[in-house]
Amino acid sequence: MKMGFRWYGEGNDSVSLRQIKQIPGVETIVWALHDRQAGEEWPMDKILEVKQQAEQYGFNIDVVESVNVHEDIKLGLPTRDQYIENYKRTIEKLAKVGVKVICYNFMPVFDWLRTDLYKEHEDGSTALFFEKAKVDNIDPMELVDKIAKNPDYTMPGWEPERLENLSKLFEAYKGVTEEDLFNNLEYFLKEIVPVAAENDIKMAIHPDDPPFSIFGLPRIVTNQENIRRILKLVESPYNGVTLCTGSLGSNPGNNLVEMVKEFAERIPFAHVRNVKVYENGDFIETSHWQQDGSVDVAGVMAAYHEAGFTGYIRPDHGRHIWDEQCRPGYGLYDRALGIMYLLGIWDSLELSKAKTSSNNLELKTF
Ligand code: DNO
Repeated sequence: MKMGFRWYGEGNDSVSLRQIKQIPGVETIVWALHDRQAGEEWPMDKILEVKQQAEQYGFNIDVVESVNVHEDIKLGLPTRDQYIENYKRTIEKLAKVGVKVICYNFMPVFDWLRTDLYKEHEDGSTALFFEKAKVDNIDPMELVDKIAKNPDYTMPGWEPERLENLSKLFEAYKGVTEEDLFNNLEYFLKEIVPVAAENDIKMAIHPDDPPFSIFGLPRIVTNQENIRRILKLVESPYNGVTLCTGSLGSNPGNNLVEMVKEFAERIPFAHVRNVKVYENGDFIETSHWQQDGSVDVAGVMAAYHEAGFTGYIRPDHGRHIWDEQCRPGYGLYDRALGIMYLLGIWDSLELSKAKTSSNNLELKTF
């Protein structure tokens, strides 16, 4: 496996490349041009700038997270074709600088969604939290109204400056079903995957976070069956999945070890993190350590190891610890601890493999 670390770019991240360099094992900077709007073609000079910055520290920029998909593509509007063309041009440019994987998502309106970005754990650290009843009880249009009248009611993702756009999007998604979303994804993949293949870039769809419908919006990258269906929409190694244990793990019905086993060859990029899920459906992000949450992190790593995984991997959201001020979920310290944990598991798996094969050797010799 090849270890990566997500970085939001110069001036846009509290963590520096110099600091990342001091975390053992990191080879790849997982990056994006975060100031580009979904649907825009990325400019080559900006791409090259990131490449140069990363290379100064000996990192490669093999993984992009994300080239975002324009809502018109998810909605299947006639205007989608121009955005798909832009996407193709971006793929071609990224190939020129050596990118190997593009992570993207197909979530309507919202990317990941939480109700609290700084929920306190017992030890005083804070982390991203999702309160299910709060989200279930929201009528999105009412919330738009409420925030417009009093910005104090805002939630992450519902910032007052997004409100106008949000109400338009909710309107546009009225009547859009999961089947429509599958069809629109199929259309997108049939256009994009051949271009990705020609350019030797693996497309890797990110699961929906949380992996169930919110605010009545359809969501499809939610479970093993749906991921199987998505991988079949275009049967190609260039149509893959970013298997994110944290996103999928917040539905306890998802068996992550089984998913790694089934999809291993179609996972060019793995996100490994832990999340603690409560009986009422709430969940909070925890340290990466198995015992702190509900995800079988060690089992997942063992499944990757067993499958001979050679793809990219990164720790994912961390808690905010040691008084760090950072982007929610994207501090230095807890993600660095996460990396050491993942590397530790991997080394011990390697060790047992080496022992088993040398035992076998001895058995053969005698
Ligand atoms: C959150 C991330 C997601 C992810 C996108 C991929 O921290 O896991 O925002 O990058 O969904 O397109």
